[in-house]
Amino acid sequence: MGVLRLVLGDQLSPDIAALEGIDAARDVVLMAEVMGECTYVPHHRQKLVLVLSAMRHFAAELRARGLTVDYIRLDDIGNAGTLTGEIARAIARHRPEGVIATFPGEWRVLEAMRTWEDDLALPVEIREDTRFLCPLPRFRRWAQGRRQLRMEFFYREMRRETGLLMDPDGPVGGQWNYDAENRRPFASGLTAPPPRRTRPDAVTQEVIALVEARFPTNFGTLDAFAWPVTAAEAEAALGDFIAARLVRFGDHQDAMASGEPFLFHALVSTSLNLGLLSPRACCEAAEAAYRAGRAPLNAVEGFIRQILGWREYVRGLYWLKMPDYARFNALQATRPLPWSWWGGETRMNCIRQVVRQTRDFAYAHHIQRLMVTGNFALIAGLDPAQVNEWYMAVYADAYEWVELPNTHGMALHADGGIIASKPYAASGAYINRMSDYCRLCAYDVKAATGPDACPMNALYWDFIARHERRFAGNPRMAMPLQILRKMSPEKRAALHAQAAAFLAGPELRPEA
Ligand code: FAD
Ligand code: DLZ
Ligand code: SF4
Repeated sequence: MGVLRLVLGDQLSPDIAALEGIDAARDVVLMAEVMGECTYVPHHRQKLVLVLSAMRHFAAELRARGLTVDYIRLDDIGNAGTLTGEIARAIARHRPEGVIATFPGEWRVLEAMRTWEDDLALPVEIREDTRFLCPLPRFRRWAQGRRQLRMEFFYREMRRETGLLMDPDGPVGGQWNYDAENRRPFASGLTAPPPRRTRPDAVTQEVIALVEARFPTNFGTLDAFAWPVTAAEAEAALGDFIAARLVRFGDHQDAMASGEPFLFHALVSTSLNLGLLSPRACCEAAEAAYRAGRAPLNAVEGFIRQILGWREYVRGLYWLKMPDYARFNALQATRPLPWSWWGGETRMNCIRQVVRQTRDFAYAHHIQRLMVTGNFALIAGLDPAQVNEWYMAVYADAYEWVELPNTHGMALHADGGIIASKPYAASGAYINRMSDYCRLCAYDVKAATGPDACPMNALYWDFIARHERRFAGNPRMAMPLQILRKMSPEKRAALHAQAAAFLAGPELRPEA
């Protein structure tokens, strides 16, 4: 035979680099379901179904194109259990001249890939992943020599380079960023058109049965599984977002409402990260809606900024800073994860709402991830390694290249400020402004001390006080520090006692 071409579970794009120039008569495509990838974190059951079903659909599409696909199922006898083991078995079966793979999405997989050439004694080519709008060498050039790596400046360069949302004389509308128009507070009656849900077909049903049998205790329900598992389904879901929800995406991007897990969000991250959708196609679809007068600029720019800006930026940073990045713990946080994050009882309605919808849909939108669980983890001082593992496990779109910078950097400030110039710390007032969670909570969001006081309040001030010295040099923290310093010693002591009692109490119980 010719060459063995490896396609990983999140590389499901027909134009993936490893398939470029494939000789259909001689080459074999290898795809392998392996326990190693299904267990390196305790994935939500919907994530397992999504990846395995999408892999099976993609293999069928490649075969329909006339390619030979050697597809290993999780339950195949002799399954080696790891990607490396399956490559070795495939080499023994096919005796290829070499292996071609595409650059993976996680450092640990790259490390394994780098051993293959020596261990397998044949040439292994690892090709750049061309599915991103910013190639990694381009990001490195942008980052070189900069003191601060701020997303906004990267984003402007990407706008210029791609021509997305650009007029001949500058950014469309005259402004680069409409973030200030993306923060409308919660208003009662906030509801959104329900997103198009993909009905599980026979292949997905078979994978659901497999996951139920093999992963009975993993977090997450499967009843509401409705993620797109093919490119055609992903395009239909994108079309549904553009037609029905994009128009209000901008206004309500940061809002949260009970019983509305998706609001006006796009639900495209799972498809983008698997390779079922391209980032350029998403941005172009949004821009076309703007140019046709079907969506306002604050929505379209906000959406494009997330994909062309944030998504490309966090990937560039991940590969620039790994492997050290994962080990940073700038705020020296060590507290174990509370049981409530795995579905255990809590009186905090905000946490309960977000964890429940995470269990049912393997989804929470950005502000829920950042300002509810993320903020709680930050101000309560939860251990970044445990928090990262949780985010990697529970969201259907989680791969380390995108999860780690968001969690470790943006939410936990564990990177000491590489991504965010100030910690995204907030008291209950922020959650109260952006959601209806506090109205339905056993705690009183207006109180900072006392038996029913919202824990976010005392935890917030205790966090600022704990890190007073570190934050003193940060002009963006001047306001809370000023308020803290004006507090009487008695008030500071009371807030500290309140936070300490909460952290020692049943809410923070690590196990059931
Ligand atoms: P929308 O709100 O509709 O946004 C559109 C798209 O923009 C998303 O699909 C996504 O591709 C991109 N995007 C938006 N924000 C970001 C961001 N901060 N970083 C990268 N891309 C972004 N996103 C993941 O894809 N995987 C993760 O594992 C992940 N973990 C996160 C962890 C934390 C703590 C936080 C705060 C954010 C995380 N995000 C992650 C980013 C963001 O929350 C999700 O991309 C988004 O919620 C996906 O839902 P959506 O498709 O409806 O997004
Ligand atoms: C996430 C995942 C899962 C659950 N299972 C597989 C698998 O069985 N086989 C595979 O090739 N890939 C899987 N993946 C995706 C990989 O974990 C992903 O390619 C790496 O984490 C790199 O991003
Ligand atoms: Fe969360 Fe506090 Fe609001 Fe309750 S009162 S929902 S704990 S922010």
